[in-house]
Amino acid sequence: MALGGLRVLLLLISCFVCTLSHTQISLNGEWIAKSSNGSIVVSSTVPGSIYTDLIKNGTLKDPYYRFNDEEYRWVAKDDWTFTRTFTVTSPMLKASSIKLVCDGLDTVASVYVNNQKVGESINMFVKYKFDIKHTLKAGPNEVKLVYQSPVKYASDMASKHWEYKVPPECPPEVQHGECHVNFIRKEQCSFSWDWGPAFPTIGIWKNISVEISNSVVIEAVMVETKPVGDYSSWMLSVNTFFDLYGSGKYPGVLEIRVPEVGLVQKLSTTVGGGVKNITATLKIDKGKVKTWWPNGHGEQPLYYVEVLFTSQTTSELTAKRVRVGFRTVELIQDKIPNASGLSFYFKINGKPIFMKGSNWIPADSFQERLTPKYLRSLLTSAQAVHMNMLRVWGGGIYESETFYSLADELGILIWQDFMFACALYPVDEYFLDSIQTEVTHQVLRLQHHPSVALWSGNNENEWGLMTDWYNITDFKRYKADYVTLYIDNIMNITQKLDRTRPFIPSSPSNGIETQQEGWVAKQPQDVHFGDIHHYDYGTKSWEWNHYQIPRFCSEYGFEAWPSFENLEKVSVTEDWNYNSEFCDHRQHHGDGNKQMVTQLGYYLNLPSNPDPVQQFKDYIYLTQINQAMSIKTETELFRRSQSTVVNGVGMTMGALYWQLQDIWQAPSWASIEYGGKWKMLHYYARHFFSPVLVSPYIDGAVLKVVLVVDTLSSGRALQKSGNTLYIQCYSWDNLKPLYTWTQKVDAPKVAASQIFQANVTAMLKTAKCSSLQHCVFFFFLNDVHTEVRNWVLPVPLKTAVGMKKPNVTISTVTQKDSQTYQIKLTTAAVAPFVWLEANGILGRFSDNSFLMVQSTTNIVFYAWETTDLNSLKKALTVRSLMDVYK
Ligand SMILES: *[C@@H]1O[C@H](CO)[C@@H](O)[C@H](O)[C@H]1NC(C)=O
Ligand SMILES: *[C@@H]1O[C@H](CO)[C@@H](O)[C@H](O)[C@H]1NC(C)=O
Ligand SMILES: *[C@@H]1O[C@H](CO)[C@@H](O)[C@H](O)[C@H]1NC(C)=O
Ligand SMILES: *[C@@H]1O[C@H](CO)[C@@H](O)[C@H](O)[C@H]1NC(C)=O
Ligand SMILES: *[C@@H]1O[C@H](CO)[C@@H](O)[C@H](O)[C@H]1NC(C)=O
Ligand SMILES: *[C@@H]1O[C@H](CO)[C@@H](O)[C@H](O)[C@H]1NC(C)=O
Ligand SMILES: *[C@@H]1O[C@H](CO)[C@@H](O)[C@H](O)[C@H]1NC(C)=O
Ligand SMILES: *[C@@H]1O[C@H](CO)[C@@H](O)[C@H](O)[C@H]1NC(C)=O
Ligand SMILES: CC(=O)N[C@H]1CO[C@H](CO)[C@@H](O)[C@@H]1O
Repeated sequence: MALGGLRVLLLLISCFVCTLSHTQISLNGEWIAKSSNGSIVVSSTVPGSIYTDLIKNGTLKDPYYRFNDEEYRWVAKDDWTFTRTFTVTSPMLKASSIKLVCDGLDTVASVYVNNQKVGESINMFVKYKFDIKHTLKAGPNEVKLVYQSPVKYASDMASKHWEYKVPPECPPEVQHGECHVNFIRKEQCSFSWDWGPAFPTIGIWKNISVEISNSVVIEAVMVETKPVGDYSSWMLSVNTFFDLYGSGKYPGVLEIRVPEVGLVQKLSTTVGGGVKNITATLKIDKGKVKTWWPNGHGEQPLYYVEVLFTSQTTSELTAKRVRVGFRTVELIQDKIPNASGLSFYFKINGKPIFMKGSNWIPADSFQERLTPKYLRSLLTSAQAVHMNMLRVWGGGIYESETFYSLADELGILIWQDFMFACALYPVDEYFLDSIQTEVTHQVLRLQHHPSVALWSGNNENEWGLMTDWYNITDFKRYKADYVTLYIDNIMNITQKLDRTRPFIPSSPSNGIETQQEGWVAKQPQDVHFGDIHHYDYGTKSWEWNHYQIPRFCSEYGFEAWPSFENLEKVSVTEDWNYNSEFCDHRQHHGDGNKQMVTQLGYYLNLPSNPDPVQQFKDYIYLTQINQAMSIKTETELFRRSQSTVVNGVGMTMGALYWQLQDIWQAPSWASIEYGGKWKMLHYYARHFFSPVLVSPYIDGAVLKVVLVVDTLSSGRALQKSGNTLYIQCYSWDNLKPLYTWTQKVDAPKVAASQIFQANVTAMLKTAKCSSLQHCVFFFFLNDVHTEVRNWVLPVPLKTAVGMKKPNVTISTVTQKDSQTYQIKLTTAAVAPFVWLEANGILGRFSDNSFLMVQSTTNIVFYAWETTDLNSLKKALTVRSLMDVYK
């Protein structure tokens, strides 16, 4: 949301005011960047980073190509200077104060104006404002930022911290990363992660401007929405934070407007003289606003709140506009009848809601390459598969305005970590001071967004400390540091500023129980409390009973390779082999490539095509099947477990798999590839997160079916009564079901309820299927054409009998409108994992990697870019499992 937009608005209302409003000179745009010895001088674009400047100049090629992440590391090891000039007029110099406003400097820089040092930056998450009036002259002025190599700085800081070590020192070798990232307040994964490259960026990564004022400037607007009675009327409390430009007191008029509601409130007040924030409370009458709901539970109405302050002394106007939603968030941690531990679930507007979603990492190593269009496509993809929550993970960045605004619009709640991950952190004054500023700034910046639902202190640092990831010898000291950082500082500051949402010190944690245990619990991964992160690459991951049942799972995942199309852009022929140096280099998780093969090998025969490129493509396809099936199995278990407690576990109320999207083209846990293409897992999410889920599973000798319902207003997928569950048994070699069972489902409830159970052996007998090896069970509710479909593979497919090459064929493709195409598929036999791709054309299919049990099926392709029928026809491919084998 732009202040500029509001100025235009004010211009229309009362133009005499706007001529007096404080002045802002944007310094975005063209700068000059120079390497330390002056051998490289290039034009630089702000906001941005030195990498993209060097790419634009042709000094660097695609940084994601093959081994360039390592080839280009010299960039981050050099120091860089950025300069530009700007013009100041004599009248401007009369202002009481002039500041250089840096929304984000990445990271360690000394800042000069006309060669006089005005300040320093050591934290990319802080907004710096430097007084520069004394350095300025009428006419052109030069601003210069001298950056230190972040890699050298981190290492220097670590060596200066001589009293004791703060591990980990370096990332595992397999990550090809840089060391001591915990000693620099910078995107932690920019030094490498187990899914991402090291590109320790340097530059001015957010807006930069000069701000001129004689009185005060509004810095931030925080809002609190409190329902009165039954959520039909609300109290709106608006807390406006000011930056003082003069030293005096500024009496004036504070005006708050909610235009959509026709609400205007004016109050006479004084800013300055110790007062830096002013709270006003407004009553929103019954029925004037609609409640904001997460995706799948209602609409996302948003309202602008405009705040204007006119100083009586200087007649200066300062204004800011934020967009809010009316909703409440509670995190419930109560005793559970007959079970030890506590519940852990979110209530939105008083309604318990199962959180379905994933984890968000930075969507590119270079933030400046992220267009609003790309962010929208990623978040719309999350919304399209029924997600209602994303966790902004603590190893990345506090995301952009665009990101949170989109989340507000799409109904995606944000679990917001503070940016600390998988490490211990130094807590000397130098860092603490900066972290206090960081936390204050970020809470003030993000607080008004209705999407933001929870603050969390860090990623996995309680768990790592307690279970000794770092071989520390003095637990007491590190625990004291932990409490200092996350409790005494981050929690205290956050809770003082924002009383409207819950805070947890870490993810995973035991919630309230963690506090009981002195902030570092004995078992932060306890399934009876709080959230857990679950990974186990040794497990037979398609088997539901190999998983734990927590109250809330905020991370769980399995890796898969992205599509060939995706990898082809950054590799050459010799790389297209599962055991190539390239495949090794891209795999940043120790033994990751082996683990994928071991796991899929439990269920599927391995590829053996003599053509190495085809074999590589087959591996990609099978790893995606393994990832999709594993996460499907685990997620359905979590959703089935929401309404019951068995042996103390259950009442699971959240499933956020790791991870939504990729930062580059590489094997990872992501369900969306770099560039936006859906992996198989993302198509599966559309089913396993569906508001109505039919979830079948085999429990010993019994086939059980659970109906999971999030909301009863689910359209044609579920009726208020008279629903029918269909269960069909197919043999692999026959497109006619051997037998169909039907089960009436009356009065479905918002819950997970078992709706069917039967002895599997008896079912096979009824169906005249000769053995479990020969058959597959297919399920749907009411209508086979809704997305409420599912299937159960009774045995690992590599042991199935009677599977044929089904010859799945694209028979026709027709255009419906400019971006919608219908594809008709035929098959000669039951076909598992029917997988369509539109190579080179971005978009998605209405369904993909499905079990095809009918001789023809219609699938819709939604193109996200302009294309035409002929191009699409050429781009389309289809395959199914048996195509992998001779
Ligand atoms: C950054 O500056 C541009 C141009 O002045 C403006 O359109 C944009 O809204 C600003 N972004 C933020 C987050 O302030
Ligand atoms: C300048 O620094 C670059 C590394 O950034 C180095 O490759 C080059 O040799 C240096 N040139 C001189 C003249 O020192
Ligand atoms: C790269 O920068 C150099 C030095 O400023 C300049 O001469 C050259 O034209 C630039 N190349 C491109 C492609 O912009
Ligand atoms: C708890 O256990 C008692 C005794 O076994 C039983 O009577 C009661 O129904 C149980 N409550 C719930 C909610 O399961
Ligand atoms: C901790 O010690 C173990 C056993 O000596 C070793 O295998 C491991 O690499 C060490 N970990 C770290 C982070 O130093
Ligand atoms: C944090 O808050 C607690 C409780 O309000 C208080 O005891 C403690 O002194 C605070 N710590 C800091 C560093 O302000
Ligand atoms: C399941 O059905 C088969 C065949 O009718 C029967 O032999 C078996 O005992 C049944 N098993 C159970 C657990 O009821
Ligand atoms: C596969 O199906 C297509 C379309 O139905 C048909 O033309 C073709 O002959 C079939 N191929 C095989 C090998 O059965
Ligand atoms: C969050 C915050 O800083 N609130 C302050 C707003 O101003 C009042 C009155 O000056 C203070 O008491 C609050 O602490």
